[in-house]
Amino acid sequence: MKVLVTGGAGFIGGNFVHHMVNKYPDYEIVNLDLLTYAGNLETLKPVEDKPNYKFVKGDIADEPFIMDLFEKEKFDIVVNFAAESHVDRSIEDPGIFVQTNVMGTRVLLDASKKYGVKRYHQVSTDEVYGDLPLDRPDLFFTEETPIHTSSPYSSSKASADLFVLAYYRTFGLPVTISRCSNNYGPYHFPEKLIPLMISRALADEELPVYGNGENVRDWLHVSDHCEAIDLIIHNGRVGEVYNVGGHNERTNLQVVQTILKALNKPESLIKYVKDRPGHDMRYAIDPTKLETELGWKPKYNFDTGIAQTIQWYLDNEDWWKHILSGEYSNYFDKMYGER
Ligand code: NAD
Ligand code: TDX
Repeated sequence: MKVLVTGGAGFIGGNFVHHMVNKYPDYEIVNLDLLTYAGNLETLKPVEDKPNYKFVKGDIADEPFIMDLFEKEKFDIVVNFAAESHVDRSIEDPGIFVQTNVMGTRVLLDASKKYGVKRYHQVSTDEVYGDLPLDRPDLFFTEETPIHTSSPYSSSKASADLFVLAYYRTFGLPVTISRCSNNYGPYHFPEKLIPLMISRALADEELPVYGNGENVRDWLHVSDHCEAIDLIIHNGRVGEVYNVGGHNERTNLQVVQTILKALNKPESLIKYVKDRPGHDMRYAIDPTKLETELGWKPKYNFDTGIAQTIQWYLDNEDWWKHILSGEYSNYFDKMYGER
């Protein structure tokens, strides 16, 4: 089996490459990544010398390049993680989200169709369903929940999903889609809530909590997400969407307080800042389909997973300090200077 993983130098794609390279020594894993600000080859150090792993630098939206690559490599499976992934950046600059997330997906679909890929898997998000009200804890996103996006990011991801499903219906391309809740774990880029708060708390810097901190996210350890995608690409039914989530809802404030407690830092570091425009209130996934059809079960609950993640950031300061010393620190100053 030859598997193309796009976006494998990012957070979840990088963890997925580790998972696949180690679990399937007989597979060839090709990691295609443009190495944008979010792509970091240091994440691949543990696997870079393995014989079943190869890295290729390139843009999923570059059609001639992608067509050449598919002709040469004859992939069996494509797993598309490559995306612009940060909601706040999509509010600042929506254009690149359409370019990468929509146009890039379309190019990968056409290449998969032309070169007879046996499975195209799209890594999507629960954000395509919009949000749920805080006063209805009985409500969850199912695969039947209507698409109802809030941000340019989620709109671009939803558009991509619709193209994927159209290529199944119109052209018979064997596709699957996973829609996962918020991930956390090793190699998470420190612009996102959890790694941002860990790295800033360690430096005794203010922790910017948007609005009143009551927004709820449903956290899943990245290795449980990787396991779900592994199951779906091997055993999932084509043309189907699978929700992925582990029933670990927390308010943002609870998450930040947990991090502060674990690091023995004071709550006075918390600074309430201007809310994110269009800020989704609550995400909550119903993963029943994945559990009953494919036997998926998450291994981590949030308390053990977050403790392990905090320890990983303590043990791997070099990894995130390299990032913070670069382009990201300018971006942070621009975002929070204004709030
Ligand atoms: P990330 O930003 O950490 O990584 C994205 C990767 O894609 C980077 O390595 C980047 O260099 C690469 N990339 C960007 N544009 C590219 C292009 N044009 N061509 C090739 N590579 C390109 O993102 P992540 O958090 O790992 O998310 C991965 C995927 O999972 C995304 O599709 C995202 O929408 C989805 N997702 C993320 C979460 C989450 O909590 N992080 C939850 C559900 C779904
Ligand atoms: O500094 C911050 N302060 C803050 O209060 C940041 C960066 C975030 N937040 C809040 C906003 C959200 O309610 O924390 C919550 C989580 O924010 P993000 O880490 O930006 O994640 P979110 O917007 O929920 O989106 C994530 O989950 C779904 C990923 O970034 C997406 O790629 C994925 O699809």
